[in-house]
Amino acid sequence: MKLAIVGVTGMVGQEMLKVLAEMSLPITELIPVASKKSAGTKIQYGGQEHTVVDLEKALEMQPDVALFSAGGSISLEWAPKFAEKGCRVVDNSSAFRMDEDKKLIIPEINGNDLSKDDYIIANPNCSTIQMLIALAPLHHLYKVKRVVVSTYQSISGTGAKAVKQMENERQGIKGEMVYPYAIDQNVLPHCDDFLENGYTKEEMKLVNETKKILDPSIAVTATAVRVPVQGGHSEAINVSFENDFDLPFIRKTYHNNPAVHLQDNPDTNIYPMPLMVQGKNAVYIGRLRRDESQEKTLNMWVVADNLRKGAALNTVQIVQKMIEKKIIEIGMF
Ligand code: 2RA
Repeated sequence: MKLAIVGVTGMVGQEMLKVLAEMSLPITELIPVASKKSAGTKIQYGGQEHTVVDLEKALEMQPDVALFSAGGSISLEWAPKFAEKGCRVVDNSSAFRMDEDKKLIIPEINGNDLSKDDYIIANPNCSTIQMLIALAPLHHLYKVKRVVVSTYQSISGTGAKAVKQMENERQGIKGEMVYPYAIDQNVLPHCDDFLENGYTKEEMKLVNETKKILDPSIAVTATAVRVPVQGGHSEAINVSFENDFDLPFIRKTYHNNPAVHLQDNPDTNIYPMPLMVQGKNAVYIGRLRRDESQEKTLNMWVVADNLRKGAALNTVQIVQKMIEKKIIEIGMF
């Protein structure tokens, strides 16, 4: 399988290389793709040196699969060009997520919806993925009615320049400002652009993507906050159900779920934190407790590595699922 990574020099692209190195996908040729400025540079993968190429060259090389993480405008222009050549594209941008004719996939939840007709598949937003990995099992048990979520999103979600801004602020260096204000010693209730309804695009991704992936009847309201943490998104989730729930059974359900790591023992200060999820594949869940102010309602705290399960790992798992379902025929290579 000839696999291209479009945006290989970015933070998600670099995480994709790490994930691919850990998983045994049948890759016969890796095609690292970046801007013309980066074309010709070298990257290491699988103990070998690979030369970065630009999009035109990558298209000529006719990859079987292309993982995109290079921004929405690149995806909008180039994903269809790769797909027209029979390439299976998994796109990390928001470009195609709400397209009616494109699938929005979290393999553990709706991976079986994938079919041979899918050439451009959208990877959900990082904060959506970790929230739905936590909520999907409970939806099937008790039917989620409404979700109130506040996110505490790391700066790596914005990219390398944002990481640099925080580092500069910590060292007292004046540098490029990616955020409208200082991020160090601060929190910004502002992730992505503001919309007419007073929400940000990041908040509406949680609303709209939940409806598309899990159930259109679920009501969601969100507040997305940027915090001075290098990596790892955290979420305080309040979820109410149509039917009452059994908390010990929820714990058991999570304990038996390979995509989840239950970290929940307040007596010994055990709860998830961004520092513990770096490079980890699981979605970490803790602070489970019944909402005593409202019936059939549960509070939880959910933390995950936003570059990993929130982006690179979920993307590669979509490819894995397509191989499993013989949408991508390995014998073809
Ligand atoms: C953020 N979810 O954290 C976005 C990045 N994909 O800014």
